[in-house]
Amino acid sequence: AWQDFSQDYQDILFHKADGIAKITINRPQVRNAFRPLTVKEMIHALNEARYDDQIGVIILTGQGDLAFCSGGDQKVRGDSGYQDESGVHHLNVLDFQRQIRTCPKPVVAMVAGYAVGGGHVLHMMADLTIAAENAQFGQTGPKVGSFDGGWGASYMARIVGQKKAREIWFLCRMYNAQEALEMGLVNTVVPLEQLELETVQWCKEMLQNSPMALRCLKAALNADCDGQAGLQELAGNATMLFYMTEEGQEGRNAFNEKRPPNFEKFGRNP
Ligand code: 2NE
Repeated sequence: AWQDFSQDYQDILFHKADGIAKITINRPQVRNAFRPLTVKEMIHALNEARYDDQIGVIILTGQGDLAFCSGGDQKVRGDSGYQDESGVHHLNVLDFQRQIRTCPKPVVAMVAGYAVGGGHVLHMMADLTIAAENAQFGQTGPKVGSFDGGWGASYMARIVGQKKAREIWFLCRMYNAQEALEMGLVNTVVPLEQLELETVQWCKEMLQNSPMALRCLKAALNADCDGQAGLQELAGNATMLFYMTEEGQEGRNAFNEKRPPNFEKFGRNP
C-alpha cells in the first residue's frame, strides 16, 4: 500500500512503500507534458527520495494510461524556454535529467502510453524502463522547433546505435513497445494491467541486492559515457568506500588527536 506524500505538490504525485518511492507526473489533460513547476516538483521529490535512507529504488511515471510524458508543455513555451508563473523562461528539465543520472539509487521509468519528446528523453535517462503494451516512443523536436543534443542524442545513440538514433530524431516517427524492446530502448514489455505489478517486482529484486554495489555500478556505467563528470561520480563512491575503512579513518583520527597518522598496519595489497 502506497503512502501518499502528494499534499506538498501541485503537478506531481509522490508515494512511498516498502523501500520504493514513486513520482507520478499528474497532468493527464496534456498527456503529462511538463511545465517548469512540474520539473521543479520532480526535482524536489527525487531529492527527497534520494536522501530518504528507507528508499532504495525510485519509479518515475505518468498519471493514467495514455501517456508517461509528452515532453515540454508547448502551451507555456515562451521565446527562450518554458514560462513559469512569474514569466521567467526555463529549460529546467535538463537539471532533472542530470539529477536522474547522478542519483545513486536506481530510477525506473514505468511507461504506459506516449513517451514523447522531452518525455522520451526522461525515460531514456532512467536506469531501466518497463513498458506497457500500449506504450509509444519517439522524438518530435524537429517538428515543433526543438531538439535535445545532450544525453537525448548521444546517450540515445549509445542505446540504439548511431543509425537508429539519427532515424528517430530526423524522421520523428513513433515506435511501439515491441519495436522499442527490439532496439534495446526498454527492458521489458508487459500487458497494461500488469505494468505496476511488474515494475514493483523489478524494484523488489533490486532491493534485495547490495545498495553499494548497485550505486557503484550505476556510476561506472555512467562514467563510460559522461567524461570527467562521470569519473567524478565514480570516484566519489571510491572516496565514500575509503572513508568507511579503518585506514581512511586512521587519517581523520590522527588529525583530530593531533598525532602523526600510523598507516603501517594496513599493508599494501599487490
Ligand atoms: C503526445 C501525443 C502524441 C498524444 O496524441 P493524442 O492524439 O493522444 O492526444 P492529443 O489530442 O494530441 O493531446 C491531448 C491534449 O494534450 C495536449 C494537446 O494539445 C491536447 O490538448 P487540447 O487540444 O485538447 O487542449 N498536449 C499533448 N502534448 C502536449 C504538450 N507537449 N504540450 C502541451 N499540450 C500537449 C501528441 O499530443 C503530441 O505529439 N504532443 C506533443 C509532443 C511534443 O512535441 N512535445 C514537445 C517536444 S520538445 C521537448 O519536449 C523538449 C525538448 O525537445 C528540449 C528541451 C525540453 C523539452
